[in-house]
Amino acid sequence: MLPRLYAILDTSCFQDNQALFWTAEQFSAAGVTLLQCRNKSGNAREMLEQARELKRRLGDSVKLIMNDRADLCLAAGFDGVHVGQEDLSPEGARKVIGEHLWLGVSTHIPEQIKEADKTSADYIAIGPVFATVSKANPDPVVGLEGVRNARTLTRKPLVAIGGINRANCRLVIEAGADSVAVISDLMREPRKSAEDFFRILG
Ligand code: TZP
Ligand code: MG
Repeated sequence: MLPRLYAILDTSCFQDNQALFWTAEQFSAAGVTLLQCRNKSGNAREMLEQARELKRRLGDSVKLIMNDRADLCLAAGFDGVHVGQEDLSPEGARKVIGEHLWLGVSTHIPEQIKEADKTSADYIAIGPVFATVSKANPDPVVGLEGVRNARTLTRKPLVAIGGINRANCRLVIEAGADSVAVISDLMREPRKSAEDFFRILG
């Protein structure tokens, strides 16, 4: 089962790796157990070094998911990979990571949800639910209605993403998401804000 909060560490939010590692440790202290590493700007070698250090610091207490890159997921000893519509296909990624690691798939429209539902994905992400500043060229917002509709299209665990914060997260769970994936609203005071999410989402 997915935890209610799926924290995403986006490299572009940090001055340097030290700030990123500190934030990851604050999340862990708050009880975060599912964390995605999202690095859209580093080269592969930098991404791997960063990922390995994250793994070294967090150990096995946090499930670590690599964004986009199945190869780096394996090389860093992560627990899974998350692919979007322009990354390796779910089955391609599955071939790389094997049977046991986690595979997440991003979707934006009903057709993609139905497709992802037929794959070996362990969870499906739907979004952006609300407007977001954390993604370049985001797809159109799907709203709470998009989450409700996604819930009818798959029985896989459903992660909602995009513009989710402490003020709106309950509505997102009530619309049928199992978990909320969050970047911005965890950044200012990572430990406190993650604890707030857990308190709000019970
Ligand atoms: N995919 C859809 S929206 C988004 C991603 C990666 C960004 C989510 O970030 P935030 O700051 O929680 O809106
Ligand atoms: Mg991607």
